[in-house]
Amino acid sequence: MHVNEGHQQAPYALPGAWDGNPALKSLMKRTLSNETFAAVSQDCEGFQERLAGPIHDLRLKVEEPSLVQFNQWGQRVDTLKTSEGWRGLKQVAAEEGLVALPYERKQGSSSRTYAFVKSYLWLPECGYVGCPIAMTDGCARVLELAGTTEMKQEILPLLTSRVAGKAWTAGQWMTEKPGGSDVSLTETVATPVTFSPEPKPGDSFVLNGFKWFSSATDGNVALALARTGGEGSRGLSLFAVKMRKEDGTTNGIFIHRLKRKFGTKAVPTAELSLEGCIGQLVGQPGEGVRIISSVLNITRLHSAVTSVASLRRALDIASGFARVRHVGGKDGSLLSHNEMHTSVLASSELVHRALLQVVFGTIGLLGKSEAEPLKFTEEEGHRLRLLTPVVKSFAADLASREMMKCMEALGGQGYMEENEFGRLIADQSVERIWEGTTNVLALDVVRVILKSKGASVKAFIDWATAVLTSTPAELNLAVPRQIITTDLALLGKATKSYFQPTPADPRLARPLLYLIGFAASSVHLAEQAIWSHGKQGEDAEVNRAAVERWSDNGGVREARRTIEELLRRGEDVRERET
Ligand code: UCC
Ligand code: FAD
Repeated sequence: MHVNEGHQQAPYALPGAWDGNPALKSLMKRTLSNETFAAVSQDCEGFQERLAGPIHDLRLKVEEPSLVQFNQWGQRVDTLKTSEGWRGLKQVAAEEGLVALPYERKQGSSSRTYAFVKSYLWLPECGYVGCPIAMTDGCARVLELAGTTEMKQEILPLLTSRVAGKAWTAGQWMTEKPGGSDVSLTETVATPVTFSPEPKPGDSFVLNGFKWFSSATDGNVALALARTGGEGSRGLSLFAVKMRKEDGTTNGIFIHRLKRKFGTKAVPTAELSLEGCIGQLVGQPGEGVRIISSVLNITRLHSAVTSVASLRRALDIASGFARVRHVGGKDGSLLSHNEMHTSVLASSELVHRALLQVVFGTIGLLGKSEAEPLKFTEEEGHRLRLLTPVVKSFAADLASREMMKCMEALGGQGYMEENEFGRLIADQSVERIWEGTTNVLALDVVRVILKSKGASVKAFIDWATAVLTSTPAELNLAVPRQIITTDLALLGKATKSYFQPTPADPRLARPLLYLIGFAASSVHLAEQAIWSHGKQGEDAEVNRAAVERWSDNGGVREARRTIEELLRRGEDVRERET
């Protein structure tokens, strides 16, 4: 048979990013006021057209960056060349207000949600420009909270500008060769330009050292940790560093090399050497880690949204393929009519739905903390701080597992370059690592528990219990309600183990993070089920069944079992000791 004869597989189609996502629309209807929902909806309808057309075309023009270190005369030039697609997508981010929206705060405490909905729609088409955009957002927040008046007037408006070509992007330099998770061994040294016994915010320092990972290398400014005196992380201060001097020459920043990475290949991640680089002190000396943690908390939510958005795209491809591919021989059917196949996709859809709920639930708290700080309660603050590291690593892990299943759902076609799975999976894998690995974020959860003396977990349990108690009897959710309530009790018991005289088992932190992730997502799913109960066209039965299935899934059972086992062993040890 000639190569062009025989079966020709029809290609799959992708749904509209906004119109084709009922779970997102419904969640937004629940959490936004009618007026804000109408505004967001109108904007997202226009945005999805732009995404499917010119933005998609720009993404196809995204290529790996390259570096020219020396000119023909042997002079060091460090010319970083990024692709037309990459530069164009950075402009799109500015025009669409992806950084600006939460700072304009026109939608009050929903402004964050609005911005993150747009980011979520954009992420699969953004060529990972989302990376510098996340750090720009984090940097803007740090300057808003801790910048000098000059930084607020000069740099902040450029970071939050909607004018393409004028808007700045920012980076974050924390990681050095001795450690990225643990910054206490930071070797970069900052010395004051003019000696002052008590340096003050805005003072100029000279930075010398080596930054092992810099992803926003084509940015305009970076926030850098450097040692100003003293050991450990308490000797670190934070600096705003402009990449170039007024005359356009380098500010003592040399690109040692571009990293060769498994994914995120368009992102110009580099190793940098700082040699006489000038930076301005942000906040007080020795407060560097505490101040930069605002960047961490915002970029961690960007990371979580990226994981959920990547899973959404993987599911859209897998579902599209199921609607065009026949299996099962002559009398076979479309995959979309094959129960064995669709049940696998349905379980991945459930993971997406659960992640969407818990990630946007946490974003809602961030939005309130920023736009309505006076109404933001201490309990909400505890929940936000606890859930931020949880949702980042929970989403990274769960989404990546489901994305592999989505690839498999296309059979051999899933493994082809022309499909997006290779890129999607390689790119999303980084969400497990940057901005804190799962171990490190589990340790952050323990830090939160200890620092708040357990109040963070109490605030979470109180909120969850209040939601569960409000479930109407006719929703028929008594069984999942009981299961979640038992998990909350286990969480309370595990938290107490951190306040016993004998140290808690170090292995407890990780399953604890997962237990919080599962419990939080179950409760948010319950909120959606309660809201949609009796409403036409809002998937009420799907939402109800989601709570039922999610509250006792394989992942939560494993976390539960591990925690129970570790607590039992801890009790045995204590008994032997007494
Ligand atoms: O990876 C990076 C960027 C890549 C691109 C990002 C794109 C984002 C998504 C885009 C999607 C398209 S940048 C590098 C990121 N690096 C990390 O994430 C580091 C991971 N390690 C940690 O997070 C550690 O927990 C450290 C470094 C923060 C621990 O530092 P310390 O100094 O050893 O810890 P301490 O002493 O406990 O904390 C110092 C202070 C304390 O406050 P005070 O002084 O008041 O007691 C802590 O409570 O900082 C406070 N703190 C925090 N506060 C620490 N972490 C936080 C936090 N997350 N929130 C609030
Ligand atoms: P390590 O800290 O050495 O960790 C190695 C392993 O040890 C991990 O599995 C970790 O979970 C585990 N571990 C570490 N500490 C503990 C502990 N106490 N208990 C138990 N387990 C532990 N950084 C920046 O500052 N700016 C950037 O722009 C930037 N861009 C990046 C881009 C990419 C593509 C990548 C991959 C990384 C980037 N990073 C950036 C660095 C990133 O934040 C770090 O790689 C990350 O924080 C981990 O640090 P590390 O590589 O030193 O690993």
